[in-house]
Order: sequence, then structure tokens, then C-alpha cells
Amino acid sequence: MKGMQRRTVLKQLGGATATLAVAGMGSAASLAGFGQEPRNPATTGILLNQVGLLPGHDKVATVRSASPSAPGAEFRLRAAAGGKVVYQGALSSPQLDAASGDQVRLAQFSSFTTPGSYRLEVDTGSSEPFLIAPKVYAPALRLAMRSYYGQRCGCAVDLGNGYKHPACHADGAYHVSSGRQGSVPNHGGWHDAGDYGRYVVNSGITTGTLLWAWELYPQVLEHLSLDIPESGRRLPDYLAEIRWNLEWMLSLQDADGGVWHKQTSEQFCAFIMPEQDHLTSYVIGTGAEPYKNTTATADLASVAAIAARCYRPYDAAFADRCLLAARRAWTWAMAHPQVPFTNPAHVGTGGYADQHCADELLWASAELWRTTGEPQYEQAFLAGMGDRVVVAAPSWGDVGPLALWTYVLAGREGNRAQKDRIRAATATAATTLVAHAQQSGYGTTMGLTDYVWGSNAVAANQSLLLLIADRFAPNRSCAEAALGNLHYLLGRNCHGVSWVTQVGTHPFEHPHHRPSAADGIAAPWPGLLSAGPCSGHGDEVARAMPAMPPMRRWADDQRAYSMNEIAINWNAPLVFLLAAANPTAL
Ligand code: 9MR
Ligand code: ZN
Repeated sequence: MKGMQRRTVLKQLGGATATLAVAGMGSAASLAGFGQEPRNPATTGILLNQVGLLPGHDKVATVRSASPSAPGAEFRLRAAAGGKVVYQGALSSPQLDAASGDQVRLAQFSSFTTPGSYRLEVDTGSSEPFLIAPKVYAPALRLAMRSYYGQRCGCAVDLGNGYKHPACHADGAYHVSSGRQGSVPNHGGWHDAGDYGRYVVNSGITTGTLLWAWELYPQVLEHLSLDIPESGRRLPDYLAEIRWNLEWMLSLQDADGGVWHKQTSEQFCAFIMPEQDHLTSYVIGTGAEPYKNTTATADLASVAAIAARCYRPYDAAFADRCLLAARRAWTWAMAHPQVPFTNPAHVGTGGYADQHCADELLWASAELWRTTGEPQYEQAFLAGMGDRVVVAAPSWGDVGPLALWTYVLAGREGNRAQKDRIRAATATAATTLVAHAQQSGYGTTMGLTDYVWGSNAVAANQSLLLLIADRFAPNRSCAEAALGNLHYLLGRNCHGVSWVTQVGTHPFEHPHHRPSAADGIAAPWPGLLSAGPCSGHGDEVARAMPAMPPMRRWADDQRAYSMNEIAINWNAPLVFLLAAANPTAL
């Protein structure tokens, strides 16, 4: 398995070098031809972004030291081909990284900007080769976004290299909890995570985040080629892939405008391929009048309002359909402002059971105002906003920051004082995150309490916050801290792994992901972000762990569903961050 994965990675690096034509960069052959054993960062203790770094941005690696007085105060950067020393410097003095419990030193080589392939060397060892190149993250962006095609429900999927399955989950029906009866055809959508459920609330933040990336980084995403069934048509691949999920979300809207919460089986199926799962895929509601709920309905309103903006240049009829759905959902949600969801009887699939509906309503009002400029939406937004400010990054349970930011990003006049408050609070939150990154031995903006279920997406969403702050008021330290989380996710962490499957020299291998487990192929499906460390005790692997610092609480174990599952809402801020990390965007 290792060998096979290595070949894949080298192929990807080779692809990058071939298409990017960066002067002085090693060829695929020279990368493959070191004649040396792979160096595992977990043993060398040299921890850095395994994909590479951007020439014009910060470059820092973490060097773990066995003890505070460990020798080796120097580091060297060597050309991967030929071994010439191109840069050398002193390691910083040892510091304790509280999140991991590690004693670390930092190798800082930001001023070295020459594109190429390099290794970082200290007296105790040397890293795998990594690239310094302007488009170094292009292959990762493509894989992370293409992973959504792999999550498609209701159609045959073929990512190549054996990662494929026939159409799945044809048997849909209204669940007794929905207030309806009868069968439901498959309208598409993305499997949520390692399970095959589809959930409107989680689809909401996922699709919203991806469409926001489209609006903020169009020059990067317009030409992203995903090699999906719709490729080659008028609609850019990026929007075509997202439409697959939007169509399913729209299908869960009832005639009265309300939206059912989810479409899943009653219980999770076994670890089988999707086409082998013949459990009925039920449209599930609250189990009592009005059956639909506020969070799902308002999230659909938000996302459909954004979609109306994004798709209009390519497909006005679809944009009109989305806008009408958004308006009708908003009206329903305003009339039912506090109908939260909890799993009805006999249903044990994911809950996404957020009891706070006000932030979803706020987001819907803000997006509809941004799209239409109509006063009823702004009035609802301003009434709902009150003295609310941005304090933390968004998550599936708190879309409030998206509501506030879209009010500013709308480019409409609006209420100046509220816009100023939003900008100021965002800047304050960003300053706190930058301070965390400066204290962290691994350059992450996460504080000690941020290692929750899906912490890798907390890191990526904190980058999103920083990038929005940077958009409001350009600030280099915000942009660098945002990139710092990308480095953390792609290898600069205490586990020495890249948390994106098939990306980097030591990607994790055992996601809690049914297709990866059941397809008979050793390596997991590509481009998927692990949940990451979790302080909780949600699964048997977590429960068996002794007490340890929060970043350490992760295992590359398929059973570890609280630490090593993948999910569409976690990949979305990763795609956002990778889009932002494209040199034409930053
Ligand atoms: O991402 C969700 C996390 O915030 C919750 O703590 C956790 C437990 O309720 O559920 C996570 O979402 C899961 C969902 O319920 C079902 N599909 C897999 C999701 C990722 O683990
Ligand atoms: Zn399916």
C-alpha cells in the first residue's frame, strides 16, 4: 500500500512540475530518483507542508527536539536534485507547544524565494522533498474539489484508478416523520461523509462555502478542470459539481416553501459500497406539524439565494428557480422561526440538531438582500442582527458569521454603523487568531479548546475568517496565518501527516469512509480531509486513548469516526483556502 501511494504522490508532483514549468524545478524523474528511503516526518521530527510552499509567503518548518537542550541549532535547505545547500539558518530556541506537548524549534526560511524542489536538513535528519512554486497547490485544489464528484449519490461515479461505483440509493420514500407518504425518486446530492446520508443543514454550509469561494476567487475557479460528466459544457465544472447537490437540496422543499431536514436510511448501513446499500432512503421530518424545520429551510434559502447570483450568467432559468425557492423558503422560515430538528423516533442517523435557528434566519435574510436589494430582507437582517458580532469562525451549527460578512460583502450601501461593527469585530477576532498562530509551535490558529469534532475544519474555517478580514482590510499577517493552517493540514502537525488523502508525501490512509473501506483498493479515495484531532471521546478508539494534549488526540484508524471521518462540510473550507492560496488570489 505504501509503495502504491508513493507512486501516486510522485505522479501528482510530476504532473505539477510538468504543467507548471517552474524554472529550476526538479522533474518527476529526479524527484523519484533520490535513491533514498522515504523519510517519515513522524520519525525525523521535521514537520512541514509536504506539498510545498508559495515563493512570496512565509516558510516555516517545525523541528521537534527530544529535549529542550537537544543539539543541532542549524538547518539547511538543499536542492532536491544534486543536494547543493541553497539556504542555511539557525533554528529558533526550543519552545513548548502546548497543544501537542512537544518541544519544538522553528526553521524560518521565508526570505528564500527561488522556485524549485528542496529538502530541509537538520543534524538529525532530512525531510522529504517539497516544492517552492507559485502554483504549488493547484493539484491539491483539484483533488479536494473533485472529491465531491466521488461523494455523488444517485449516479454512476468514476474518478479513475478504480475509484468508482454504479448509481446508488434509487429507493427513496417519505418517512412517517415527514407528514407525507409515497416514493421519492433520487434527485442526486452528495453523500454527507463516511455515511451515505444527505442532510440539508450540512449541505447548506458546504454549498454556501463553496459558492462563496466562487464569488471571491472566480479567476481561480472558473477554469478549474474537474473531469466530471458535465465537463466541456457551458457551465464551468466547479458550478456544475455544486449544482449536483443544489438539485437535491431543492428537491427537499415542500409545496408550502418549508424544507425537510434530511434524506437518510433510518440507521447507518454497514461498511459497504453505496450501490450495495438497499435500505430505503427516507425523506425525514420532525415527526409533528409542521414537519419541516427552520434551520434546514433557512439554510436552503441562503444557499439558493447565493446560487441565484452565481448561476445567472450561465443559466438564467436555473437562477430564477433558485431565487424563487429562496424567497419561498425565507417566507416559511420567518413564519416558523423556532422549529429546531431532533431525530424522530426510530431514526439514528446524523442529527445536525442545532437548536438555535436565529443565525440561519439571519443568513437567509442577508443573502436574499445581497441578491435582490429588497428592503424586507434588509429589515429582517437588521432586526435580527441587533448587537450580534463575529467572534468565531463559522460552523454547521453557527452560520452567523456568514450572515454578517455577506451584509458587508454585498456591495450595497446598507447600514454604515452595522457594517463598521462587523468589520471591527472581524478584525478583532482575526487578531486573536494571528496571536494563536504566533504562539503555536505548529503555526495553527487554533486555541486549546478548538480541538472539537472536525477540528481540521475549525482550522480551515478560521482561515476563512482571516481571509475575510484580509478582504475587508488587507493585512499580511492575516493572510499568512490563513496559510499557516493550510501548512498544518498538509503536514506541519505533530503527527507528521497530510490530512488530505493522496496529497503530500505522508497522507493519512484509513478514513472512516465507506467507499474507501469497501472498494478493495488499499489507498483511500483522493482529496478527502480528515476530521482531525478531537478532545472528545466519541468513538472506541478515542475512548481507549490515555489523557494527552489535544492535538495528539488523533489516530489514523478507520474505526475512529470522531477523529478520522471525512465530511463535505470539512472539505469545503479546505477548497476555499486552497482557492485563496492560488497566487492570483492572495
Ligand atoms: O460534524 C458533526 C459534529 O459537529 C458533531 O459533533 C457530530 C456528532 O453529532 O456529528 C458530526 O456530523 C456527522 C453527521 O451527524 C453524520 N454524518 C457524519 C458527520 C461527521 O462525523
Ligand atoms: Zn447514494
